[in-house]
Amino acid sequence: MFFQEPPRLPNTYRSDVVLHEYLERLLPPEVRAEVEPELDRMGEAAAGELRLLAEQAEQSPPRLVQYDPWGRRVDRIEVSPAWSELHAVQARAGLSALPYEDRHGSHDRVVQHALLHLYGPSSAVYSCPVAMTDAAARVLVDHAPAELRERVVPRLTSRDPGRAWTSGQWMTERQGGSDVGGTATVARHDHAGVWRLHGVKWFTSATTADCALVLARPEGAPEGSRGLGLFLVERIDPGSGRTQLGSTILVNRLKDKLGTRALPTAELTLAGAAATPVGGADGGLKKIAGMLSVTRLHNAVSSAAGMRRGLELATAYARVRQAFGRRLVDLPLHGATLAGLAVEAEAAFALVSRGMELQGRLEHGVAGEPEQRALRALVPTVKLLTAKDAVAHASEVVEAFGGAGYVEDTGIPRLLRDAQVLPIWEGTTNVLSLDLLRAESRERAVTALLEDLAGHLAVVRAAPAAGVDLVERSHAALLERVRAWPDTDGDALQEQMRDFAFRLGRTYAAALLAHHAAHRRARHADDRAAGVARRYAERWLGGSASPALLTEARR
Ligand code: MFK
Repeated sequence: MFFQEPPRLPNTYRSDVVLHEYLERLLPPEVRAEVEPELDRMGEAAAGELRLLAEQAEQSPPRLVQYDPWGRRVDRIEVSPAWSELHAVQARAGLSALPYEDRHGSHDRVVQHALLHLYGPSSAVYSCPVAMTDAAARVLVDHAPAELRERVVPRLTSRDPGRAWTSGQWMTERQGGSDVGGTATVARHDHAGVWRLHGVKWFTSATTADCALVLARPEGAPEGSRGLGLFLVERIDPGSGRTQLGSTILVNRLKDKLGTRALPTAELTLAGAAATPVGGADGGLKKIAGMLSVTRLHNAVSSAAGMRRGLELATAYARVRQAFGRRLVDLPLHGATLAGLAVEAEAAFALVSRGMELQGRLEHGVAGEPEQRALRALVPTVKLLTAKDAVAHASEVVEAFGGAGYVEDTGIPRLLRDAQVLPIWEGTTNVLSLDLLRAESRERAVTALLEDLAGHLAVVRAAPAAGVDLVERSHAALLERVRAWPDTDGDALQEQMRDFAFRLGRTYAAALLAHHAAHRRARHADDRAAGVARRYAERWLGGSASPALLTEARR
């Protein structure tokens, strides 16, 4: 009888050298000591019980029940017990609560990142409702009037699974998900003065959420993004105490998606849904800016975490699978391929870590003005680059499993299917590339990010690390390109932006890797990270990797 050993995951916290190294650099020792037991528990669960729950949730996808046995419209979305348990686990761990509890000051987001990095790949994409709930809390804290804020935020940030709400964000309409300014949903006052929403939302993720942030145009407001208002719709109408599903919120159908199959995504008709304006019924698009930043960072967290998980699985498999008389891991070319995957996963992790570090500093009022501007450009850059890399990475991981990677019940194809949504939702690659132009023209944010990059290089110069000359050259070329923008024709400039965004992301990632490498060398006499930094810079910023570098990167 033929059988193969399945890849086994160890505790995903203990086995993640990169996570350990970055936490050592980014967190004060007392914070690290405090969160270590939680991380260890999450890493243990991620390799065991959570992974099983995720499999069960995937096998029992959500089901729409539109009518009860007596013909009444109910529009109930039924989810598996495993999905509900994945909710409970994230609530108890405070995954969307952490940034609002102030347990670790400006380090809250770094701690949240570490926990999500472990939870996400074993959550069947429950990381999506976590992201949207966190983002909704951000918007309500920043913009909601006291009554709404005090009623809803404690729910969104509760660690009690029975009390904890999740939030959705209903923005995408039939006329286009990127062109939000074309929103056709209308907001009208009814005779009792309650705002009611009328329209169709074409993609709504995590539609079982208790509430959702919704863009709608108050009647008579101007066209385009300027006329949009932001509203909170609650599943249970706070006015009547009754569910809105089946009456003022109709679930037309669930989407049949390539991936994220445990996550309910639906098409909705808002047929007079009761809604509360979030801080006045205008300026909606500006109010969601904070939401976009948070969910885009979560997206990048998922990308980097998915890459790490793919690497762990491919490496575990290569250790047990034999071919050509050797373990796959000992075959030189396969080993080099895995080393390349490790480098890409670490670069993604470094980018996300920096994004979360700055977001935490911003939210705790300790980010200076240059850091705030740098973060404005970093968020789209990190989101777009890590998402595309996550897809390429997942494809390579599938291949590393050979035929087994193409067979559904190994669970490996899911890595690729679930990665493919990352460049799509929360702003496509092109939308985010173009957002850099907006960020530069409004806030000179790209210039600020390039200045921040120079700061990382300055740290490195004290203890020069490999590949830094390539990073410096690329940095200078990027600065030159940004300086030329004001004199470049609009369409020609737009055409360049995708290439620019990737180059910016790669150069910034290379600088972060070099910074980390310099720290490891200076404080720990350890050159592992230096090999990674050099390999990344040589791959993406010029030159080609030498065999010696490959050996270094594989250690
Ligand atoms: C595992 C993780 C999972 C994550 C959860 C995923 C759940 C899935 C849910 C979704 O998929 S929701 C749908 C996602 N959709 C998008 O992300 C929308 C993509 N489109 C854009 O991002 C557009 O760029 C955007 C709608 C934001 C803006 O388009 P417009 O209409 O051309 O806006 P405009 O006129 O340039 O900007 C209006 C104002 O907003 C300006 O302010 P000012 O008037 O003061 O100058 C802009 O500066 C500001 N603004 C726009 N984008 C901003 C921003 N401010 C800060 N940050 C931004 N990103």
